[in-house]
Amino acid sequence: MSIQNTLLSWEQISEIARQKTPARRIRRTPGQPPSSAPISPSLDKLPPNTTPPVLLYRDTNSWCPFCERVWFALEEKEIPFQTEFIDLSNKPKWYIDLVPTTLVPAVKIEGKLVYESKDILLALEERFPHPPLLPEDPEENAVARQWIEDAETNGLREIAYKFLRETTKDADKLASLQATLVAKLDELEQTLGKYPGPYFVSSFSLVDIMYSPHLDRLAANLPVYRGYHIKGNPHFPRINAYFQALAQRPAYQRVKSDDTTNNLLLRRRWGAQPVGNLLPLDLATSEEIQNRAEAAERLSDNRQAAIEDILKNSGVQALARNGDISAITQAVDFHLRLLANYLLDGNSTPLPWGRVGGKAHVDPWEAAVGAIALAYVRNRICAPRDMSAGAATAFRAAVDRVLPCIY
Ligand SMILES: N[C@@H](CCC(=O)N[C@@H](CS)C(=O)NCC(=O)O)C(=O)O
Repeated sequence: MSIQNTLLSWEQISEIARQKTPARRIRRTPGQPPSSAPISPSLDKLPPNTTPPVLLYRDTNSWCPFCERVWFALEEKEIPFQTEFIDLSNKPKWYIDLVPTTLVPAVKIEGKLVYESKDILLALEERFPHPPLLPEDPEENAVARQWIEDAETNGLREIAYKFLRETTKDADKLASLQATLVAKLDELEQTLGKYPGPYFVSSFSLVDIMYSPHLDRLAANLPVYRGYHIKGNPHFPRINAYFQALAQRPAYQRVKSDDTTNNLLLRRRWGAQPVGNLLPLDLATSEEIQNRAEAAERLSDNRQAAIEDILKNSGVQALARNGDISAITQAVDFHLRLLANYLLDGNSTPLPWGRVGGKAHVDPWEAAVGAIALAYVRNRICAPRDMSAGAATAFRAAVDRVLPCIY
């Protein structure tokens, strides 16, 4: 029996996957990036046909760390909200007219415009005080508010990005930038020690939200672009405990990027040159059935957009025989379905296993098309734009497993 016949159909994949993950997205109008948008679980709290109290304006690619702060707070506080995506490469005039800085994020809280991520966090706290993300104790509350300001002004972000973007090969200059950054991280390490527990103040707060998107990006990018590690570095026990505590928060798992997205982004945006490999995938995360199911569901639901993107941008059309795109489309569709099956079923999915007894097990032309499609899509997906960070990790690990079996 051919492998084709033993695979689940796309419909079966969607149905089974949805039973195994609570993550939900809506598909957007074709040609409207991003092709899908997350549905916040807190929308369930609203009676039907009610407008959510918050409208969030954010970047289409979900790369913006300042938007991540706001999304994180909305999810933590379980505030129902809607998202409007702003294409930063072609900002609409109405947005430029609406927001004085013209930057994202901005929000409308019950119709009132607020912009600047820090001000948005404080405005959300004021209007939606429960659960509190600032300490009740007045003294600690004042400290937290000061640290929120410090997060904007203490220069950590500026020095970190200067170090990451520096193009010099001058070892002394790089060492000096690194030393300045480490001194800033040392200050943060001390600050984290001032209250008991892993967070900045005695419970999770807006201070943690102010720092998390940038620290997360630094922890992913410094090893790859500068050979310097924050995660696992015994010099920073408190920063590491902070990362571990954050990882336990479901809201954080919904809004964060994965390391590969962060690593590829730096190269795409600034042409940064890696000094080492991309960070390895977290295999424990990639094995979690919920993550695998979300990745399979996303792939199934979004396959039309994925196939169009692969045909347009991966270079696979160069393999078209006599200009016949339909055969390529079919081969791409088959290999994406193979991947989705593998995500759902793991090792019980029959994989073609390349050459058997010296003979190719699948048509070599189809295998070549499939290999290009999978290799392309592995690094094309972005978290959390297309799926959660956990699902993206499962997706990439599954490609790494399936790819060598087909070619
Ligand atoms: N201080 C602002 C920074 C926001 C910001 O820099 N947003 C960037 C995206 S990460 C942006 O809108 N860039 C578009 C532009 O510069 O025109 C905040 O905290 O909200």
